Amino acid sequence: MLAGSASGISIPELNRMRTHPGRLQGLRLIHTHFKDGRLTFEDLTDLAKLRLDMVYAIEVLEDGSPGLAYGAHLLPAEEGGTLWKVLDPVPTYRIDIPFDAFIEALEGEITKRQTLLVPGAHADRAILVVVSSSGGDMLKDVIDEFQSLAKAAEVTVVDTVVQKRPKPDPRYVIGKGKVADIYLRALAKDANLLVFDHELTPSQARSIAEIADMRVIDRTQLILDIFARRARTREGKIQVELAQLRYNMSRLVGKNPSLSRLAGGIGTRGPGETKLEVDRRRAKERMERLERENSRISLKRRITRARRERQGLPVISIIGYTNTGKSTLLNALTRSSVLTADMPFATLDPSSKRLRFPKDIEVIITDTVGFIRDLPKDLRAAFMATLEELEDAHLLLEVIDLTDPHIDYRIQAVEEILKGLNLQDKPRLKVFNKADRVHRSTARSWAERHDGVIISALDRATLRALIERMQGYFLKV
Ligand SMILES: Nc1nc2c(ncn2[C@@H]2O[C@H](COP(=O)(O)OP(=O)(O)OP(=O)(O)O)[C@@H](O)[C@H]2O)c(=O)[nH]1
Ligand SMILES: [Mg+2]
Repeated sequence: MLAGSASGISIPELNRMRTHPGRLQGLRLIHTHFKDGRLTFEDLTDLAKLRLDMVYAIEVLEDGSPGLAYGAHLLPAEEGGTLWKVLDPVPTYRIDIPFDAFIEALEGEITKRQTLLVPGAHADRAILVVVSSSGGDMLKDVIDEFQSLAKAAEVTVVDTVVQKRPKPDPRYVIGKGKVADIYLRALAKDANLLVFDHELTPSQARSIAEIADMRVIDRTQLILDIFARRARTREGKIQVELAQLRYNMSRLVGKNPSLSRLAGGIGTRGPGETKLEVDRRRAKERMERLERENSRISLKRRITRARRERQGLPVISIIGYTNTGKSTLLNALTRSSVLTADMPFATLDPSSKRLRFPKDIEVIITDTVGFIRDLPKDLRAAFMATLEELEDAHLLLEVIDLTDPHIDYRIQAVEEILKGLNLQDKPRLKVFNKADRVHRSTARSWAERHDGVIISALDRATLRALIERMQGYFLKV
């Protein structure tokens, strides 16, 4: 029993999910309205947000006696954009709903729909937000890639919101009304995470979280999360944690109550035990320690590189956009078993193998972390060390995925990244991969245009032309 004022009632925080996502809260909200008996929008959002069994407003007449009763309940699934059903008002003494049976049936219906909806019950359920000034092909590419990043972070995508606007809103990026709209969608789809394909300033993230009432992260945090999942070596883990700390530092300033919505769970998952809610000072100490360890490791790396150079073994580095088949190619060439997977950033830690050509030339061949367009700057810094090795390479093998519908954007993106690394003038051979999945003439036209070779990394028999070209390069030198 709670008492409110004429203008409203404040409901204490309830534990949102009782036992199962399909269940209702087990609470009915019955309250009085003095003037107009009808349920207000707040009544209805409370119904949805708190997953109440039902909400009723009872009109109080001038003489204090009960008038009409206005009720509503949730729908098992969103219907034409509405989450709830508002019942016809009846005089209070004529409410004749058999509540227990009714609510049990409703919960049954909700559970049935939800098991269809929820594949991984424990995964974060996210709404993706893409803000774009343009439409068309490029936008589709951005959306596809963003969705596959979310998948790689093991997030269940329940909705993708695209907003075209010439300029992002300074405070909310997509505009306040749209954020409110997303809040309702999140209630309908039971989402707990909002991911922006747009870099958010800490204050934008906070403003959005306040209205959307859920965790808000951006693409950088999403990629960091994937990296945290993938890092295997000590070095990789250090790099990821450093990047996370650097990124979250700015978000640890001040004591905003909504900060807790920005922390915890995805976007803050670190290798090891790190909690990113640690205060600035501790974060800083941790960073210093990691940086020291990092420089020790990178010294070791430099020694290895120097030794390799003394041995005079040429280095070939496999580079390219993420998920193009770089690791598969390394495995095929060297008969090894580096992890490959159909997802962005399967490889985080580079590996090097020896490769002997038929004419008895021996080389070192290395696999690297994949490229992605608009690599967030905090990540670029983190992976510079790994990518530094590319400077030593005598030849870059640029792997391109022929099955990619946006192959030209990819080639362009790789070109820009190489420029950023100052590697655009390194000898490079373009390798068009996954030829088994496209028409022969498509493959040929790409290869001709770029003077590349065609392969299918899954089939060693297709590698002969590539091996010839690589070997030819080192015979010449
Ligand atoms: N059909 C086909 N699939 C391939 C071929 N080469 C690689 N793949 C698949 O493409 C996916 C990505 O391969 P990886 O070798 O992990 O790609 P990567 O470039 O190392 O990716 P990241 O390390 O994530 O950047 C895997 O599912 C591979 O099995 C190919 O020639 N044909
Ligand atoms: Mg790989």
